[in-house]
Amino acid sequence: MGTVSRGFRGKRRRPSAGLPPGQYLVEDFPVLSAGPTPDIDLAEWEFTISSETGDQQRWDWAAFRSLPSEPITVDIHCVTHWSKLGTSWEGVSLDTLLEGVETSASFALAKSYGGYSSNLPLEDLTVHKAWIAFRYDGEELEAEHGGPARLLVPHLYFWKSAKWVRGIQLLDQDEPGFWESLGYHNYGDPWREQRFWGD
Ligand SMILES: Nc1nc2c(c(=O)[nH]1)N[C@H]1C(S)=C(S)[C@@H](COP(=O)(O)O)O[C@H]1N2
Ligand SMILES: [Mo]
Repeated sequence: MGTVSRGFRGKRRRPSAGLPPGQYLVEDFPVLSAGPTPDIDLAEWEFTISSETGDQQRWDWAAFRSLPSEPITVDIHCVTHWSKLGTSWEGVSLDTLLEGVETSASFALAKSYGGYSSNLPLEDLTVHKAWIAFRYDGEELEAEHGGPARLLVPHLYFWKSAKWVRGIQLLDQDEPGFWESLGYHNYGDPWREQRFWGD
């Protein structure tokens, strides 16, 4: 299944478009975490979208899981040069989560349990480009890969896909996330090899 609106953007690539420059293929699924895996109790889990005016939408696990979800098959590309093609996930589209959100913000900051964050333009979260994923390869998403739920934004380097995501803050002004403030590229397009600041 394509995750791309047909004909919507000529430049967007279909799953398994091949390897971006400087990447090599892996068959396993490496774990990359800047800190310990947080222990998250589903009874306390929540996901919040806050707008630039302070309005909040909030879902507990039951409310989140009752939203329509979809299968997603995408290639993922880590800035440390590994890529994995045709990974399969299930998640709730950010389009669904943003439906009831009134905003004129241009930027988004994803925040995770444990303190990690990543920033991206809001338009990179919309129109079938981003999901909150809770299943991987037919199984519940493992904690080390971001379970119970993680952001999945496969068209950008995988550091943007915040594991253990707990919310998205919509902002008028861009705000660097964890790796972005440590010298990684602010946008992170793997096809343009935007690995580090200045690339
Ligand atoms: N919360 C959190 N999310 C994170 C990270 C992290 O350290 N903490 N690492 C990022 C990086 S650099 C990559 S490549 C992917 C790795 O995801 P994986 O461990 O499932 O392969 O998660 C991203 N999301
Ligand atoms: Mo990464």
